[in-house]
Amino acid sequence: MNKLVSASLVAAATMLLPVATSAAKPNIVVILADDMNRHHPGFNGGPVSTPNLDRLAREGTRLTQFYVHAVCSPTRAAFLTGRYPFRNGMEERSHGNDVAGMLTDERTLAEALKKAGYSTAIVGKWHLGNWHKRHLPMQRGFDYQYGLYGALISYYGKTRDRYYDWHRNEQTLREDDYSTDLIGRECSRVIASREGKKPMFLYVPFNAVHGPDEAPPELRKKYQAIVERQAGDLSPSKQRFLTLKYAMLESMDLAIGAILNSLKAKGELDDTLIVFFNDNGGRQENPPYRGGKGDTFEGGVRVPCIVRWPGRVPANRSVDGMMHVVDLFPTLLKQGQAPLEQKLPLDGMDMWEVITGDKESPRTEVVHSLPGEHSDTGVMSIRRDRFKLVGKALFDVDQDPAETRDLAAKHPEIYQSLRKRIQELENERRPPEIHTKITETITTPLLVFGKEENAIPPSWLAPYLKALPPSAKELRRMKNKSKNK
Ligand SMILES: [Ca+2]
Repeated sequence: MNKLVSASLVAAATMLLPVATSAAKPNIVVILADDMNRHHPGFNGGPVSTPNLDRLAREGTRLTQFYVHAVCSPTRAAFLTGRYPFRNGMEERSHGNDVAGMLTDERTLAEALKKAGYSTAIVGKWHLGNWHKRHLPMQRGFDYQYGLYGALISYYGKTRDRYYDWHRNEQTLREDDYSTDLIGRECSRVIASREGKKPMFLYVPFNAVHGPDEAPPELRKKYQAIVERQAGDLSPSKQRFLTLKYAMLESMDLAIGAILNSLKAKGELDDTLIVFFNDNGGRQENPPYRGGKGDTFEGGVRVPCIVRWPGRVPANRSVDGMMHVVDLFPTLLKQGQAPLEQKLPLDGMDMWEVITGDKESPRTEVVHSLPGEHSDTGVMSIRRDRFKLVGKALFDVDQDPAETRDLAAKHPEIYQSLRKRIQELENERRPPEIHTKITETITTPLLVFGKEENAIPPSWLAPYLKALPPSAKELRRMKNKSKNK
């Protein structure tokens, strides 16, 4: 090859390379709902107006046998590491007043995508450690952080038990609007302000519809009227619960609409791989399944999941292959052209051809929960093929997805082999961090989560917390106290 040709080839290759790379690597936006009841959104036949989620479902592929864990932190840790919570230290939730977090030798999805050239941002709820700097998102692979560190906040006040929890890039942030609206707006800002050719990983874990049940007044009014019309013999407390959950869900859908519009305005909507799922079953009921949040019955762990990427992921289709949230880790890394090799072995499997093609799911086992005194993942449970052990009961989930017929006596050999498998897995458990109360480790008052932020709190914070009206929980506590006097 002569010099001229080879030089021009090199020049052409260098010119093409950045374009080819950015075209091949999609933006990845993962939207997570918190405690959503399976049958509430419109795309699942529910009464809540969710046009944006319905659109994702219509334009994407729905995964109808997608499993998570029974509560928040274990699911989030499994998603971000591709490993079960009994390995990554997150079987027990990180509580509010708690120093423990996800084990720090875990490699996160954000770290891996960042290494592969992505900009990385979390806008929303973290819940994998809310005190030590080493646990916070910016030390776990995120370039940008916005939202809450812990499990929950009051939607307007941004507090849990009078501890403040709202931050941008690890700085305490005062904002008084409804948190779901704020999360939508912040995502729009992050998307609109993007510069250059870097693909983006945007993780949007909403705190909606987790308690405390608070909704914007106009949506509350709308659903109050709807629930009253359909009330039948519902108790007043159930009516209130539904009114608020419905209103909170529509609010989340509006925020998702803002995200989609911002991507469209940027001309990037169809170059973005969007995944939506729910972190655990909703409280109370999730028909047609049994149980809800905290349970290892299907209602607690089988949740809606939607994947949208026009031209790559078929529209208006559903896939029933068995998948677990750990599978998103290798599946998304592969699409982001990030290496899968790592020190700690993955539980997740690449599901791309299952989601986009006709390949059968390679997954034959899902570990829902191992027994443990401090585990929050629910009653011991494991599934292999059609059979699922839940405590001392055995169900055939294919034939009986509502888990009404205990087959333990009928299939003692299957029952025993699943029990044995649980024992084997218990030997693979890694010890978690110790859950000590933050307030037992400091001499100054706890005002805000984040040890550094609490050491130098902003001057408005203490008066702000002092002036907060009592929460519903505090009012109940005060009422009980005066009753007992
Ligand atoms: Ca949750």
